[in-house]
Amino acid sequence: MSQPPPIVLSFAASDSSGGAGIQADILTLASMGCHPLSVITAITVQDTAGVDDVMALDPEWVADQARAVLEDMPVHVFKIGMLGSVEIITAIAEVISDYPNIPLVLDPVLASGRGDELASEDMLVAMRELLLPQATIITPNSLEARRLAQDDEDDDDMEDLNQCAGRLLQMGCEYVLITGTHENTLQVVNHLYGNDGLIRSDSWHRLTGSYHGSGCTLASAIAAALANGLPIAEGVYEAQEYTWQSLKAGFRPGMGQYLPDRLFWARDETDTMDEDKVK
Ligand code: PXL
Repeated sequence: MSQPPPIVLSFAASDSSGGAGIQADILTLASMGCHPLSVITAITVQDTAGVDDVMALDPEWVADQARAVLEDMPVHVFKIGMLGSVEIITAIAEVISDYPNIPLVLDPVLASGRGDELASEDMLVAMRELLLPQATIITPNSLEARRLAQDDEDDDDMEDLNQCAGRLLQMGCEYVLITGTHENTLQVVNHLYGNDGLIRSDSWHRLTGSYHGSGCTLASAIAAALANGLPIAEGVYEAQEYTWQSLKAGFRPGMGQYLPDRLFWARDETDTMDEDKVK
C-alpha cells in the first residue's frame, strides 16, 4: 500500500460557487499533491457575483471536527481562512495551541475581493490577538495588511507596507507575505518579510480579469509547498507561480467573476486519457 501524501488541515467556510473558501483550498491542496482535511467554520450563500448570506457554525462543532481528525491523522500544516465569529476564532486558537509544532498559514480574510465584508471589527481584534501570534506566515493583501496593522490608539496611517509588515511581525507571526493586487502598480508585486526585513519581492504580469478565490488559492498553495518540505522563501515563490498560472488559465462559469483553474496543469490539449486506454 502506498504512503499517504502530506496532510494539510484547512479551517475555512464553504463557498457554494466553488471559487473561494474550502472548495478553493481542497482543489489547490489536492492539485499540489496533498491530502486536504476540511474543518468547516461557516456556510456562505454565494454565486460568482457576490455573497448573499453567511451562517457561522457552532464553535463546538468547529473544534470537534478539528479534534476528531487531529487525533486520527498526522497533520503537516494548518491553513486558516474565513472564520465566521469571534467564538470560532477562540475555539480554533485553543485547538491549534495544542499543536505548536505544526506550521500555520493564516489568510486573514476580512472581505471578499468584491468588497463583501467577511469579518467584523471584533473578529479582526480576535484574529490579531489569538491567531497572529501562532502563525508561521500570514498572507494579507495590502488592504488587509493596513487594517490589521492599524492600531486604534495611534493616528499614524499605515500607508507604507514595509511599516505595516514590521508592525504585523511585532504582533508575533514569523513571516508576512503582503500581496499587491490592490496597489496602483503596473505589475502585481508581492513582498515577503521576516524578522530581518524584506526577504523577497516577486513581480507578476497583471492579468486583466476580476478573479474570485485568488487569496485562498495562494494561501493553500503556500500550505501545500510547506507540507511538501519546501523552505519558506522557495515555498512562497512556488505558491505564487502556481496561483498566477491558475489565474491565467481562469474561466468564467457564470455571470460574475472569473475563477482560477486550480487544475490547469491537468488540462493539456492532447487528451492523454485516450492514450492510456487499453486497446
Ligand atoms: O476570498 C476570501 C473568501 C474566503 N472564504 C470564503 C469566501 C471568500 C470570498 O468571497 O466566500 C468562503
